[in-house]
Parts: sequence; C-alpha cells; structure tokens
Amino acid sequence: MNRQTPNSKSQGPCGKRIKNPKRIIENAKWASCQGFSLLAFGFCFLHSPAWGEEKLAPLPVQLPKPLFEGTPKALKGLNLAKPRGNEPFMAPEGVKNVALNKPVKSSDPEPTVGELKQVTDGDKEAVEGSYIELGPGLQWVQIDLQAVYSIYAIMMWHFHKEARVYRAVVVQVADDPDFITNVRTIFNNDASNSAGLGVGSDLEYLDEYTGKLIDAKGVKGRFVRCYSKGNTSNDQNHYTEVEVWGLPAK
Ligand SMILES: [Ca+2]
Repeated sequence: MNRQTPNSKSQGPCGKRIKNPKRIIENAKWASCQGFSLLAFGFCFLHSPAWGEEKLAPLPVQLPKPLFEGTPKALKGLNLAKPRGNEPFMAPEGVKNVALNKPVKSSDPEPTVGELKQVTDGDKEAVEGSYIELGPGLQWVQIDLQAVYSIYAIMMWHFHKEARVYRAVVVQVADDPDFITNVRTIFNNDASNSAGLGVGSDLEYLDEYTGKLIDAKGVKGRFVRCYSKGNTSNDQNHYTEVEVWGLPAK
C-alpha cells in the first residue's frame, strides 16, 4: 500500500517535492481556524446589539380612560390623520418615560387653569383638574429632561374630553433651553407656517385618549418643546400630559 507518513517526502499539487508535509498540514489547519474566527467575528459584528440593533418591545404606555362628552363638533375641511387606535409602537426594550416629573417651562408662565408641573405629573385623565390652560395664540411648553437621552417616541395629550383639533402643532428637540443649538423638528403640522417655524407636512389629528404618538427615531437631546396655536373649539392651548420615551444617550 502506497501510504505516506506525515514525515515522508511527498508530491505537492504541482508535482513539486514537499519537504515537510506535517508543517503544511498544521499551517493549513491554522489558516482554516483563523478564517473561521474572522468569519465568526464578522457575523458577531453584523449581529451584535452593541452596534445598534436593540431588541424591540411594544412601548409600555398606560392609556387614560376614554371620556368624550357631548356630540363631536363638525370638523369639516380638515385632512386629519387616521386614528392610531391601540396598535403597539415598537421601541428598544427598556425605554422609560424620562419626562415624568421633570421641570416644565412655558411661553405662558402663569396658566389660566392648573400648574405647569401637571404636564409631566403622570396624570393624563380627561377630567376637570387634570389639564392646564395656556393663553390664546401661539404658546409652548418645554420639558427639561435634565440629561441627554435617545428619544424614540413622544406621547402627547392636549385635551381629550371632546373632539377637537389643536392647530400648528410643532414638536422640537434641542441641546439648550433657548432652542438655539442643534434644534431638530420631529413633528410639524403647521401647513400655513402660522407659527413661523417653517411649513409642516404632518397631518392634523383629533385629540383622543390614545394620545398623539410621535416617532422620534432615536433623536438625541435634553430639551423638548411643544407648540400649538389654539384649537377648533377656542383660541386657548391645553396640555394634559407629555411623555418622552427614551434611553440614556450613549
Ligand atoms: Ca398631567
């Protein structure tokens, strides 16, 4: 039987004499192992959560009770967004409402009804005493998250006791309290630019107990500002609750 030992001289694939086949075999094994390691590293690189593929889970929002009173007023001529219903919104697992009990400022520092801290107090029921009323015309409320967060969703309830639509709703995120540095607009349904913040292409919507969900797509920021300019029932501006769902920024 023509069987070669590892130490014997043998023929290579090109017919040349190979002096040390054992060494060749070991090198081949080493190269194969390195190739596998590189392949495994590449697989991990592409699939590791550390590179931005967080595990997703439904946003754990607790909705208030529905409380529509009276007959909804006709909202003719408005091109409204379809109601979101109870469809879950997927966000990275572990997101929290980082606006809860955080400080609130406003263009109207003395609301006609309620106190500014109610915007982030966790109470989002539609009953009397659970919402604040700001003056007429363009007004804003601003939340200081007190740290930079990656923001995945903003939930907003203006007033969901009756069918109404708030006008010129604009939501911005910034790095500074004066909204000068790194200002990003994440929602704008002000089609006529009546707020002077630019023409918005988002649709107007009916305020409901399910809240307005804004997909913030992981934008990083510390300050959140929400604008409005009256509503279809009156010129005032109301807020029941604003939630900012995020994770500490990496
Ligand atoms: Ca509240």
